[in-house]
Amino acid sequence: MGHTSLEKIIQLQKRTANIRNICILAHVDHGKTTLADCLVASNGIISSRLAGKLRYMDSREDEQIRGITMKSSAISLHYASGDKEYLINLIDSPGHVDFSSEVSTAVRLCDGAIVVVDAVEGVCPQTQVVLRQAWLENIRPVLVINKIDRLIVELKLTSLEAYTHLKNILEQVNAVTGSLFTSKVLEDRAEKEAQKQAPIDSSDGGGGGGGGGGGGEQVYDWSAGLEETDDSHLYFSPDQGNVVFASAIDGWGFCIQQFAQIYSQKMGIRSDVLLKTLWGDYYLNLKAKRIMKGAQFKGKKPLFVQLVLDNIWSLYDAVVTRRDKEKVEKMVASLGVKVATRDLRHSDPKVLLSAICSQWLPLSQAVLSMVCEKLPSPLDMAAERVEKLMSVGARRFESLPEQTQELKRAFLECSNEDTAPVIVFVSKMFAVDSKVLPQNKQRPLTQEEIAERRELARQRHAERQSTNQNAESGESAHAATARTDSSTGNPTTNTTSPITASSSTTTTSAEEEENKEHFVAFARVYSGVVRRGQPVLVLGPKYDPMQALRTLPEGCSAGDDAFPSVPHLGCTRLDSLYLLMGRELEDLEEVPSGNVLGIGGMEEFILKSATISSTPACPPFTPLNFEATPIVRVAIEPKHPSEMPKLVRGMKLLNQADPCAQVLIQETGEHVLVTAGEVHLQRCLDDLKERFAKIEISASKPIIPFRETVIRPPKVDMVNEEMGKQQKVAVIHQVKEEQAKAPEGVQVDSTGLVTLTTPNKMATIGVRAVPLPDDTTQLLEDNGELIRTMEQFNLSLKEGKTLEINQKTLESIRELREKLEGLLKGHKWRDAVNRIWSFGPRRCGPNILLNSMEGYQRPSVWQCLEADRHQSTSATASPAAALRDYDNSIVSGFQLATLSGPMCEEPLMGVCFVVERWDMKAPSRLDSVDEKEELEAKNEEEEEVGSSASSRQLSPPTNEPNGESPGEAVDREGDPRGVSEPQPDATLSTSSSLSGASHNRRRADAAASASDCYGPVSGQLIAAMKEACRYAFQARPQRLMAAMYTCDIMATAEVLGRVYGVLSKREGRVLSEEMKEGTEMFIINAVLPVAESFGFADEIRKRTSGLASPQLMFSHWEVIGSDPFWVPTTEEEYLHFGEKADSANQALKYMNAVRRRKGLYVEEKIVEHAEKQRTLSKNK
Ligand SMILES: Nc1nc2c(ncn2[C@@H]2O[C@H](COP(=O)(O)OP(=O)(O)OP(=O)(O)O)[C@@H](O)[C@H]2O)c(=O)[nH]1
Ligand SMILES: [Mg+2]
Repeated sequence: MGHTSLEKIIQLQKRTANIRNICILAHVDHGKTTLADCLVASNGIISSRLAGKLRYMDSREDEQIRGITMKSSAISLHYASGDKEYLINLIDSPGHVDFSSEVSTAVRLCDGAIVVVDAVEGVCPQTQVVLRQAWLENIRPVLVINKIDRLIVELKLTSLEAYTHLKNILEQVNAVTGSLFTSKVLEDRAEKEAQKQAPIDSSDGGGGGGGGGGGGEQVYDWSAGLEETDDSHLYFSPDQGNVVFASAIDGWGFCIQQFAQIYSQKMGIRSDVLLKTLWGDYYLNLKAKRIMKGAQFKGKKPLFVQLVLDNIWSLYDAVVTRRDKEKVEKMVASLGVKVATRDLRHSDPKVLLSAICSQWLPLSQAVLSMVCEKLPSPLDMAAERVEKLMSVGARRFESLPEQTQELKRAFLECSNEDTAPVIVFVSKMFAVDSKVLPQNKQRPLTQEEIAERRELARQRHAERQSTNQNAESGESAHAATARTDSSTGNPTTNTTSPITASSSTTTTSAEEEENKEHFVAFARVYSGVVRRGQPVLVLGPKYDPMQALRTLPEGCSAGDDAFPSVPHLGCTRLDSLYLLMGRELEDLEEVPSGNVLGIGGMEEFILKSATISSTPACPPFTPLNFEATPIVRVAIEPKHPSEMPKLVRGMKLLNQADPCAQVLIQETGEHVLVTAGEVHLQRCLDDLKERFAKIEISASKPIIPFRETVIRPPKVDMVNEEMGKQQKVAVIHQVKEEQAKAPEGVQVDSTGLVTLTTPNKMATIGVRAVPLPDDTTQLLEDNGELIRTMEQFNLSLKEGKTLEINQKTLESIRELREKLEGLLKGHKWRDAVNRIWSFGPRRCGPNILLNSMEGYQRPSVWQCLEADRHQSTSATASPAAALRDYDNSIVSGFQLATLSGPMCEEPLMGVCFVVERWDMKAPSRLDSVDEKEELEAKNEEEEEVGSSASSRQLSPPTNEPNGESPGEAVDREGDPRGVSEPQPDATLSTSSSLSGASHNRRRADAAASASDCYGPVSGQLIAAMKEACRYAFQARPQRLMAAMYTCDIMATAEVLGRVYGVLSKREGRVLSEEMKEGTEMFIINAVLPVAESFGFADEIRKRTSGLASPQLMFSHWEVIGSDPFWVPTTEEEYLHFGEKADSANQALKYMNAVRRRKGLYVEEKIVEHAEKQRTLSKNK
């Protein structure tokens, strides 16, 4: 068996050069866990007969039942090659999109990766994602093309066809790597150039983005950049030794080196020649006894087919297809392998097959030797990777404190010396049963312990016998027990009795202890040696070494008793260290640098991830790149309300144990769980029920996120007819009606400009909502992180500090500005990019606040790009200075307005709020009666000078299609002035607006009293701005936006129709359909609203009898075409939808569902007219 002992592993852990930290990455179901089984079996941890069936690394019950991996887990393996011995720390990762955060946590701790690709399915979406993840973390990949048996048994390809097929797959994988590499080279080049010439020409800004075609000059530059860089080691090629062909289920795998060696002996050809020619367009010319090029052209069998594949094909043919005993025996003899007779006679040919193959071409041998040769040891960490790990966010490595920069050397040296600083990164926390902890495990007893127990048992036996004798009264029953007692006195069985005796006396507190969740940190040592009981500093993700070093006394270290308190820094001792062995943990006393390990007892200090170090100079590692966006939310409550505390505790634990799940308490008091997808949700709920809360819970239906937006007025009506004039009038009437509902103090003009005055009449704001072009919204959405950095910079500037932003980020910001300028063209958007006031919500969202006032100057949001230029300080002298003091209130109001819209309090998206007017009065001039008139006079004045002509009341609105005479007529009729006329307060109490009501009340109550009673001015301004934005939003055609999933479905031709059926039922849209090369599979790419996606994967699986299984991934937001506030206005529309028109409005349905969930008022007509209802279907 050769089960590697713990001592051996501890010994190997010290030889850093011989350690390989690797993970297995792939698309779902491509065979990662099966491959891991083979590798685990090579160490005798599981039997090789069970390899592939056991899926040892899937230790959770639900993983076994569902057959997919959900958590990444690690195991340490020993591999000996010649006289060299290696320690391989292997991490198996999940492939399902829902768990891609688990992949991120695995990749961070590794130096290399085995990328597995299914030989039939080829490169799938997740394959691309994991290749990208490996790339982003700078870890080196090797390739395993798995499931080659399927080409033989399922697809029944000939060996030559299989060769072509494999070549294609290799090309596909290399294409993905190639594109990653090119974009990197271009980025680097752009960065270098940016550093060379500080002010950059706008012409080469598009370099890194990979936008469309460039000019001829650019193409020249492009290739020049690539030529300089050696990329040969990046690509996968069998002759480079970084590709293994395998069938994990049958236990075989090879790289061409193995065959090159075999045949060089057999045929007398030099093995290096064979190595170069075994893969590729070469063939064997028997006559000339030479290897020649051009096999394809001459119609010859390539060497790979002739020498490699043909052998495998004939083995499968003999064993599986024809079951030819004689031939099998011959082959077994010629291969020189030994097969047990029971395997030879086994009814399942696969047993025989794997018995032969696992000796002939053992998979573990091929994979592990490739790993040891081709993947780097912890000592070979690239300087680039270190800098990336150390420089958090946009911060420049050079801007880190000197002591911190020095740690780079420690990373690169990866030293085991005692003097080396300790640096450990924890990438996730995972929960384990206390039973699994080594201290609670039943371990085999040592000789002394056995003897001791035997002695104990003997004593007790003697005692019992003596009491028996004392009580001896001739009762037969007693005699019988005595007999049984004496039989248990047998030394062979007595060892168990003390255990049962002691366990029966366990107190409840011990039981509780047993039920307690223990968390183990999944970590790696990057420098130094960690020891049990060692004092360390725990650095949270937001820890700032620069700040800490400034406040901490010189030379203070983790061991100090009174360590001063510093934000995001904890001080503790390492409680216990574990060796991660798949399902088991082994206790360790110390772990040297370069190893993966588990750390117990850190749950108090670490939420999800952290950096542990002995020095406060250590920076926190950059946060993990999570590819999945958590999007599925459910509200959770306990079945029995009294169990709420248990639920809260359970959710806290769940939050800690899952890298991607989020747990929130909403303002409404709901406990919300956010997960990456349906499968992830299910797992989280199961965990909560069975493990963390241990109570019955009920989960709401998934809460579907929406966004609210405005659009340009539509040109066609609901039945797709051009909007007639008559209809426009009707629509405008309707709008007028709505506007008439606006409370006093709010003026809405025909062009959508909303003017609102604060209750103390000190400030008046004029705001208009304009839809942003789609691509602009998309751009903002994609660059949220960048915008956040920019805003952080601006904020810190305001506080008088400067944040150093690295060149690359500055470059990206510049690029973003250029792109925005390119997108926001036309007279409406003139100079818009420079006038951007803020982004929202949360200062980084896809909505814009635009400053459209001539006289108001404020610092630009693009300050970081102009850092060297001096800021305009002249503004202090201008009248704008008064406004500048309140600038922040306007921004806050805008943030609030964009955070929750008026339709159903969901965030806004793609809306630009243009501030066209903002007047502030000095407090002394307040509360005069004629103030209103004065304001209005001013209003008029401004409108004349105002930047946008459309704000003139009677002028034809420029951007509305109803700017013709009827529209104008209506405008005159419904003169907004009329609406704004001061009216008796009493009539206004019916106002329907949400916060408008309180607004009015306050206004009414305190019309003539002093200004103070309205509260601070800034607060009023925030509220006024928020209200103004909401009204401005409502003055436009409003729409809901739905989150969309994208999915790739692989299906055979027979089930294609059913797949389409399910898709269309759920309002999905097929984007493309193509046939996968060399197979009979179709790949369908479709988008599907998240709102319709629940149960989609299951339904597809059921309808196609498991042949197609889609994976859903969040893709984008899409405007829902129908207007939730729509009512029929034309004859056709009445005809089509009926008077109530309550049948087809999907948007209204969604909106009301959200409102109902949030406890908002839902306007629903139950029966409007008590007449006979029409049968709607008749009208369709
Ligand atoms: N025919 C064939 N099937 C295989 C091979 N390797 C794995 N499988 C099967 O493929 C399925 C998925 O295997 P797993 O090892 O669980 O795949 P995985 O990549 O770990 O899947 P996830 O962890 O869920 O992403 C199982 O049914 C395996 O039996 C192979 O070489 N040939
Ligand atoms: Mg798996």
